[in-house]
Amino acid sequence: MDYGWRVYHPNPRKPKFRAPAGAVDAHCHVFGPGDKFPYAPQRKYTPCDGPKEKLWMLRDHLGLSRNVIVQATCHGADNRALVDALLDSNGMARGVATVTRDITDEQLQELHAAGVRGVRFNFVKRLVDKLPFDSLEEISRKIAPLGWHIVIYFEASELPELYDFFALLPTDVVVDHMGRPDVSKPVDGEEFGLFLKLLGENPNFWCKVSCPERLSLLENVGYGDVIPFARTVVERFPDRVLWGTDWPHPNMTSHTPDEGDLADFIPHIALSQELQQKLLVDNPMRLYWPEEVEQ
Ligand code: 0GY
Repeated sequence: MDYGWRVYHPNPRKPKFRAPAGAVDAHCHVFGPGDKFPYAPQRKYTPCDGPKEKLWMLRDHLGLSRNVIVQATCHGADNRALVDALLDSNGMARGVATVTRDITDEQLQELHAAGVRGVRFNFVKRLVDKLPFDSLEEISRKIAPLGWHIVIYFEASELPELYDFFALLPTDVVVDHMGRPDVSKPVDGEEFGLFLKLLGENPNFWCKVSCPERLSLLENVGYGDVIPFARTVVERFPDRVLWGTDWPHPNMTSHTPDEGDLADFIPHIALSQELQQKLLVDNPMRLYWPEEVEQ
């Protein structure tokens, strides 16, 4: 079947980088399988199936221990595939759901019991129809008492318009993929500067230094043009950064990422063992498994 994008790598190589014990893949997805968990009628793309068993195999292959599974738009606000994976994970996966404003406290409690710890607001125009701010505000108010956070996904060009809305969000906020910078622009330029300002002015903001494979404009692997952006964020905000594979990489048309390459990107952006420990273990544990962390 032609999905309009590439299916995930069938045989990723073993990375040279050895992740510290207990490392977390803090951004990945499960898709379907579609015959059991149908894709949303309003989806903008149809993914290949990315079942939980494959995700667990990838986790083990990369030497990682845990996953944070993020609800993707192709499943809309139907979180059944996500919940199914969380319940299968023996507590080694936590989740970020998509919910609508009419969600009840009881439904939120059920998601919490399954391991959900956040909701995602997606502002990427090719992925979703625009949601009114008052609906997102209502969801924010409902999830805040649970101690959940909000994951936001947007393009850098949209940040000026969204900045004030983001800054008023009442919970911790996690930004996907560094706010999708245009890496042809300077790292110390105006566009990325605004993103760094968002992180700098708001201590409740966290950042995923993920998706070099989406952001890079280079033909060859290594994603060298993304390194200065990710390294800057890791070094300025070492206690508020997360990393993830983004498996199974929906909507990738340029190339099929090898997750071995993605893991080997880590020592280029987190240079010391201390930074790697924070990025891969201490930070995601504090956000997603706080009950296992001495505060
Ligand atoms: C990602 C990126 C993408 C897709 C989604 O929810 C989604 O469908 O997030 C994208 O196409 O850039 O993080 O998976």
